[in-house]
Amino acid sequence: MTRPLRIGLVGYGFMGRAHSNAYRQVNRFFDLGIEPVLKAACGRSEGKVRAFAENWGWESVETDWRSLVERDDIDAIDICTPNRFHRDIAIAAARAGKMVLCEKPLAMNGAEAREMTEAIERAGVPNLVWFNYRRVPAIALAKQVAEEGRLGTVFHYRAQYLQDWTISPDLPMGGATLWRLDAEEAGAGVSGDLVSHSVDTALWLNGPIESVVGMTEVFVKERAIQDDPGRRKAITIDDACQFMCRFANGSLGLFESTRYARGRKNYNTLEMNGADGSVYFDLEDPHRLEFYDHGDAAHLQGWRSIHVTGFEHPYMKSWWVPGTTIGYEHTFTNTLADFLKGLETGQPASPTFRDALQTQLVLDAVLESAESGNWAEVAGSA
Ligand code: SOE
Repeated sequence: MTRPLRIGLVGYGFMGRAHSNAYRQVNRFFDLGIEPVLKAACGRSEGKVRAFAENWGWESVETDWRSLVERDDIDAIDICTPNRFHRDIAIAAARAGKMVLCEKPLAMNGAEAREMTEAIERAGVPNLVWFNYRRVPAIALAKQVAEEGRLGTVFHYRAQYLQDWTISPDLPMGGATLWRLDAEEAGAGVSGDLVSHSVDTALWLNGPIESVVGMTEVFVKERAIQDDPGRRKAITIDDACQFMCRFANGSLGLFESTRYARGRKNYNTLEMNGADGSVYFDLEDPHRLEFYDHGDAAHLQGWRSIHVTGFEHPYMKSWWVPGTTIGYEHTFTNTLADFLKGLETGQPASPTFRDALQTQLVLDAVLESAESGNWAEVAGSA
């Protein structure tokens, strides 16, 4: 017998679809005591939200998130809106006693993220931020390899997150599909959108970051406004962001992210180099974890490419038979399964709002450093 968890979803774009899919799939593949009920979807355009709700099987619709948050037939609010709305919705939902699941990045900046985290913790409600790449089986295997001590003392952590979809100066900004280019909607550019993924994964795999030195660039300084093409608006979000850092464990980090790397569509890589071994992952080859084990016999040493599709690998037992693969959408279902399990066991799934606040504080330090040209300490890390 499963217990229902009544979900109210805000936002029906790319992430609204990814989360809806996860809610529909999770109990088909994972053995859980809790089953999400798709109670209500909310969006500003009634026509669009109705079509969305019909397609994904949401029972009802709302056009104002405030009404959704106040409904007493909803247990959890899931936020899939542009970043600008995350804070107000999360805080109102927490105050109404709802669980809160929020798309990444948690907030526009660290100050907002702190406010949200405090509100959530004051309300004592379960919470989660959807940094879905933690649930790529190969990345979860990297975590296992590190925790098993197979890397030894870590010296280096390296991550790149590269895309190429904003290179054309003719691409407009703003509106339902291009709000990521608008500082008022997104808060930050690739730092919030892409580096946040890399930093979340890095903090998970390699621990806290203490100090950073970074640089950012805006390559296209103004763009036409999508919903008002006669007008143009200055671009003030970062198009590219790179930084070096020191981790608390003594290792050195190097991060690079841009939307101007021609040919790179969703190139999200990480590498850790330790005294005893290294791991390497590339999201464009998502089923593989590369592992170098210095403990191998000298004449056999070399990178091995592990096809992470066996029953013994993270999450894979819940899906198909060994050797078959899963995709992008499954990372959201895996995330949701962990969240629901966390509700059952009382051991909250990560990243919580508090974990995601830490990511946001690293990003703040990177942007502060890019502005000043100096090293910046990550708040709370001293
Ligand atoms: C941006 O293009 C984007 O859609 C991000 O917002 C997602 O978080 C990332 O996973 C894929 O790229």
